Amino acid sequence: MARSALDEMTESGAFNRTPSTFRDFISKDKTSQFPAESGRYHLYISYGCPWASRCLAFVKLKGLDKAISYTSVKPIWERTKESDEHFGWVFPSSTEEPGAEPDPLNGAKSIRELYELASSNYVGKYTVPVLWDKKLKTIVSNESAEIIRMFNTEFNDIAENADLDLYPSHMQALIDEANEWIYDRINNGVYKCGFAKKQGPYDEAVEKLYDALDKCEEILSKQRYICGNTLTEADVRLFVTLIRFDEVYAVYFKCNKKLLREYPNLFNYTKDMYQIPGMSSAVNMAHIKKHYYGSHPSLNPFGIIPVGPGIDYSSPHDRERFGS
Ligand SMILES: N[C@@H](CCC(=O)N[C@@H](CS)C(=O)NCC(=O)O)C(=O)O
Repeated sequence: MARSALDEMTESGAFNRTPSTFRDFISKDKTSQFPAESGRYHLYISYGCPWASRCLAFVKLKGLDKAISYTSVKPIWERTKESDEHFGWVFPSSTEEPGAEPDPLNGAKSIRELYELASSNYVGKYTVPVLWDKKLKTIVSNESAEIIRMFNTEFNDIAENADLDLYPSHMQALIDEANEWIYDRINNGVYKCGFAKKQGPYDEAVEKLYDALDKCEEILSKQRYICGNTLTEADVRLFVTLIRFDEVYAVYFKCNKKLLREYPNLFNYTKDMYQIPGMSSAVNMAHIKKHYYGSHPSLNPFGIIPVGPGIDYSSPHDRERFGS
């Protein structure tokens, strides 16, 4: 069982992500084991992590800030225990790292400790996001694709933007289809490029990545969002990768065939997404850069963080041409 993403390699040198293990659901049904209640759940994230960031984006977009509290860990992985060699997400002991905070609920020193509190026989990676139940003192879910679905529908009695439905029933087939290729070729695709240990798997992943980016560029030349002129979950899922693309993946994961800013529609779309009220507070570029460039010594032994490009995603874009 992999203890960290860098262990998730097949014999052929390709990166192969292991599935998440805590897969319970919060429900609007008050009699369920995990009922949607204001103040009951806490989201542990890293601003560096795209999967955790998409959950935070949903908290912000749905107006769940008052109902669901959250904490970010420090961006750079550290030793999680004196007694072994595991490196992973840790909490700061004070507020020394802007954006990161000590664990307010359990006083845990690491995300690993939360997994150990939730399950005494857990084996696997200690990943973020972690959706924590304060009442039962356990992990509800560590799968972001499912956490965002819960945030979209189950808290609508308390969400400030209850009317915003990012997975409407009449669009679900379309969204699922988009998610599938975007996840495989783009969201996870950049990791397959960056973590490949042999040329063949890298070549294959990078070709699929750029085919998919070209496809997005084409779609976005005709409509404002990936599934039409309505914002959906598929856009939030795509955005978290695009916002990291030129700052990190182009350099660190060797995704340099073309930069995001060389795709006019994708680039303007990323700005458009960034400017949706609430979205920018799910993006902390200092944490993003520190995390990637600092957490995998085998990829970047000296942990040097490249200076550029420092793109201003709040600058004007041309997406209003499709209406709002
Ligand atoms: N399937 C998970 C994946 C989460 C994930 O891979 N998180 C990474 C950070 S980007 C992590 O915490 N990795 C810890 C490690 O590899 O030890 C989800 O989407 O929620």
